[in-house]
Formats: sequence, C-alpha cells, structure tokens
Amino acid sequence: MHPPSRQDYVSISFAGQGSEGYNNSKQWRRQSCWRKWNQLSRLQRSLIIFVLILLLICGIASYPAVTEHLNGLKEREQDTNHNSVLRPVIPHVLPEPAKPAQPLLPKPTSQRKLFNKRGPPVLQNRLQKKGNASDTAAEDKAADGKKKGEEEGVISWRGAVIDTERATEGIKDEENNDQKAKSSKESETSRLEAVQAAFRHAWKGYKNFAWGHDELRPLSKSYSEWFGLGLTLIDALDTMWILGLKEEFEEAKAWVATELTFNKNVDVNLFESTIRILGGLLSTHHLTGDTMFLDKAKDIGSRLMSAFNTPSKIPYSDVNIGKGTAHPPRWTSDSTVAEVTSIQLEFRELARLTQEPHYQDAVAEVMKQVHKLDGKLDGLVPMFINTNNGQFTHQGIYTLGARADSYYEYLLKQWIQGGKKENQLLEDYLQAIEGVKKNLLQKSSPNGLTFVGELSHGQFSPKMDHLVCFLPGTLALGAHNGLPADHMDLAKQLMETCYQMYVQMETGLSPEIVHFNMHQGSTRDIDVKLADRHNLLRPETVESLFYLYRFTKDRKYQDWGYEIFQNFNKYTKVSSGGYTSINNVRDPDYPSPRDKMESFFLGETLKYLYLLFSDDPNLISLDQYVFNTEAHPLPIWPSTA
Ligand code: DMJ
Repeated sequence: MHPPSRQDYVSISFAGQGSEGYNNSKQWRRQSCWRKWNQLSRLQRSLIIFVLILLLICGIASYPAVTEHLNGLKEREQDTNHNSVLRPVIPHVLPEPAKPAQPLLPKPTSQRKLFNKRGPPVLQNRLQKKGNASDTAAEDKAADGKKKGEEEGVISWRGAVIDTERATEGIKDEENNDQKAKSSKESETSRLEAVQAAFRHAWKGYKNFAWGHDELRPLSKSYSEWFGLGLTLIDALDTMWILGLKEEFEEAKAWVATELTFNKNVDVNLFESTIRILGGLLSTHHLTGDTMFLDKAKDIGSRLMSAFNTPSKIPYSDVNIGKGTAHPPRWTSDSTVAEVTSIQLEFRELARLTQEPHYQDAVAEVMKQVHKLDGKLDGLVPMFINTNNGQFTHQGIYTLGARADSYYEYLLKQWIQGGKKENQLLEDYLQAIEGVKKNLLQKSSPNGLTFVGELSHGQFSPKMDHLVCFLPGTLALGAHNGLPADHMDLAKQLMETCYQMYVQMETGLSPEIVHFNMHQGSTRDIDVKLADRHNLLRPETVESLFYLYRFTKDRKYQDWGYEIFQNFNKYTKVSSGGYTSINNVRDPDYPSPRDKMESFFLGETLKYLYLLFSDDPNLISLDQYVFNTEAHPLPIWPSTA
C-alpha cells in the first residue's frame, strides 16, 4: 500500500497550478507541509528534529550577545546625540548642566560599566543591585558563598565577565584614582598656565603702550592718567609675584624703585589710592620681604593722612599728595560711606609695621563714629556721610552695591586681621548680615535665584550691582572663621546667582547692573537695562568663586570660573596686547570695546582666577592672610596673648 503521503504529493502538484489553490494558500500550504512531513522516513524526521533542537539551543545561547551588541550600538547613538545638544540657557537652575568641555573627572567606572552590561532583564537587575553601594554586604556574601550558585545559574559568558572584573576591581579602582589625580593635576596646570598667559598678554599691552602710566587704552595703543602714579603697575606687583612671573616682576620693581615718586602736585582719591597703592605696596613688601616697598608705602601713607584733617575726623575724599592738602569733591562736603570705612586694613597694617599708632587711630575713629551713628536700618548703612558734622546724609537708601559694599567687607576683615578680638566689628557685621536677610534678600521668578536688592525709603528695588558679588566670598570667609553656618548656605545661593549673571548673557559676561524679575509669570529671571550692559573686567564674582572653592573644594566653582575666564579671553582680549572693558555684554557679535583696561583686572581679576584654579591651599592661606578690597593680601596679625 502506498503511503497516503504519496497520493497527497500528486494531488498537491495539481492543485498548485490552479487559481483556487492560490486563493486558499495558507491552508493549502499547511496541508502540503504536513503531507510532506508524513512522506519522510522515521530516520529523516528524527534527523530534522535533532537539527532543529540544535539550532534552538544555539539561538538561546547567542541571544544575550546579540542583544548586547545591538543595545551597545543604540547607546553610542544616544551618546552622540546627547553631546551635540546645546547647553540649556540656565544650566544650574534649569536641568543640571552639561559639563563644560574641560577636565572633568570621569564618571565612577563601576557605574559606567554597569550600564554597558546587557542581558535579559532579570540578569540586568541583579547587576544593577550589585552596583548599589548599600548592597555591598549582600554582594560580598554572594561572591564568597555562592560561587557555585553563580556558576550553576548563569550562562558562562556572564560568569566570565564578572569574574574578570572581580579579580581586577581593586587594581582598576587604583588606576582610576591615579588617572583622576593625573587629569585633575593636568587640568590645574593648564588653567594656571592659561592665567599666566593672560597676564603676560595684558602686561605686553601695558608695557608697550602705557608703561608707568595709570591705565592701558589697548585699542588706541595709548594710556589714560587718573593719578599719574603708575596705578596698573603697582596694582599688579603682588599678582606677578603670586603667578611666579619673575621677569615681569623685576622690571616693575625697578620702575617702583627708580621712577615712582609721590612728591607730585596731584589730587588723588583717598580710598582708591589706599586700596590700590598703599595696599599693593604693603602686600608686596610682605610677600617679598623687600623694604623698598615698605618705604614707598610709608611715603604714600603719610601723604594721605591730611585727608583726616576735617571738623568731624571723617576723612575727605580727595588729597593733594604733593601739597599735603585735602578737600571734598567740588559739589559736596560729603564722603562716601564705603570709602571712609574701607581704608582701615591698610592703615592699621601700616601702623603695626611702622609702630606709629596715629595711622591706626585715625581709621579706628571713623569706625567708632560710624558704629554709633543714627540712620542705620538693622545694621545697614546709608551711602553718604558728611565730613563737617559726621552724620549720614541722603538717608533712607540701603544697598550692598556701590558706595556701601566694602563697609560690610571691612567689618569682617578687620575683625579677622586683628585676631578676632574686636567684638564691636563682629557685632556690627553680624547685625548687618541679619539686616540684609530681613530687608534686601529676595528670590527671582521663575527660577528662584536668591539676590540682594536695594531699599529706597521703604521701597524695595530688585536691582543688584555686580559689585554685590563680593558678598558670597565674604559670607563664606565669615563662616570659615566660625560665624553661623547659614552664612555659608547663603553664600552658596548668592554665588549661583552671580554666576547666572554671567551665564545668562550672550557673551557669558556679566553686565554692571541687573534687575531681577519677581512677578509670577516672568519668563526670565534677569533683565538688563540698556545703560547697564557694560562690563569693566571686574573681579567680584571670581573673587567669591575663589573663596567658595577654597572652603568647599567643590570643583564646580573652578569650572564656573574657567568659563568666565574663557569669555574674558573671547570678548575682551585685544590682539596687540591688553584686555578691554566692553559696552555690551548682550551682543557677542559686537560687544563694543571701551578701550580701557582697569588696573583691577591685573590687581584682582587675574589674581583671583589664578588662586581659584590652584589646588594649593597654602598659596596665600586664608588662615594667614586677609585680602584687602583690591585683592592685596595682608597678614593676619600674630596673636600677642
Ligand atoms: C576695585 O577697585 C575694588 O574691588 C573695590 O572694592 C570695588 N571696585 C573695584 C573692582 O570692581
């Protein structure tokens, strides 16, 4: 008897030709296969089944490898896309920022590996658990006691990978740490060198076109005169010393020794010449031990003393250093509060070095009077003080910006300079910070940036000068010296705000003044008025970044500073030498150079950037030095007790 399959075969052949069979093709094919199968011998069928089972086993075995490969491809694709995404406008307020292209430390290797491992979901979960630090004990147990279980339960490819990792884990961690240390050292060195290069570039312009004059005008390749005392050169002396620029320092020193004379019939501003010239000379004397700088400091210091010959003993703003006479500005008999209260560090130090107490007495008298004056609001001072009657004038306006800023800074710093003994200074400082919190601190909309506004006759204005960005650093310095920890919290919040004042501008450079939005529904936190769009290469933000980095060791502050530094290089560097202030931080195509390099760019901005990028806490230790408001480090007095 013919096997039925054979008949079926014949019938399939015929039916296959017809359109009917085509119409019913699925059923037709199923029947046809079945018939074919039945036509095969038992041996043939066994063979086919064996081959199929073999294929199935191979398929299962190779599934994880194939999916891992595919997922790996997908991941790489995503990485590439991610890298090409532009940074959000407000990286640190909105989603966490894409890290700057620079250094940065590689992600912890164990975590990175974790996500590269692919496998069926159950296995993946186990791997993820393994990567979780809180599961360490359980994992160790598994590693020790369940070696057999691992071998039993898991396909060999996975076991092999894990074992390899385990065996080399310790070594890899060490390698990674070495690698991290190496790359952060490299990044430190390259940033420090970049600041040195910037200084040299600035110096080149000054040397070629403005040598011995007050300020470089880099575009017109000339100079401007304010006091006619080589202001930039003196302001930059200790910066060159700190940056290790010996050659430049020696040239400048020779000029100070042979050319600088204060016996000149010129009017100088008491505050500006104290913080830049007296402060610069005193600090350079301390760093170098060279008494020539001290002699020069004594010379200018003694000439400035005529400013204190006023009915109230509150000093005049202007002094003729040649004639030994002083006077207020032509239009008023007022002095600025910040000016008369931010000369103390320098004159106190001069008194200590010369053993001539009248320098200290004169500036202490100012502090004593200001301490007692009416017209403060919760420790906040008005902006003007009258040199005849010693009273505050133009009362009712309170700011931490221009004309009041460094009053607060010097309360704290005098207390530190004198060994934390002068309680009145500390009390005034603490009260003032409470006054800031109560009257001037607000949050912006929509992103809640903490800022310090101004108060005018009870009316709050959300205006903040870039000058206020000294405050995060000062608050952090206070907290470092034992003042309340919430000062550090506030310092961090304000630091973020000051950084945002840069990041949110098209050039990445802050304007001179910003206004914060406070009303609900605002789309951006910061507005800038047309007249406030300039940037004078000011230091306050990088100054505070330096303090914050020193005290927290959080590298983000270095990275923020590096971004700012790069933008100075991008928008303010003049190719023939020097850097320039600009008129418009909102126009990266034409920031409109002002043709002036302020002396504080070399005295402060580049110095603070260098100190910020250095990981050496002993490079001007904040436990040994206190910086004056022009970034000239003066020693904290040794304790006599
Ligand atoms: C500097 O002269 C000092 O930092 C001063 O305290 C404020 N103004 C400039 C820098 O902005």
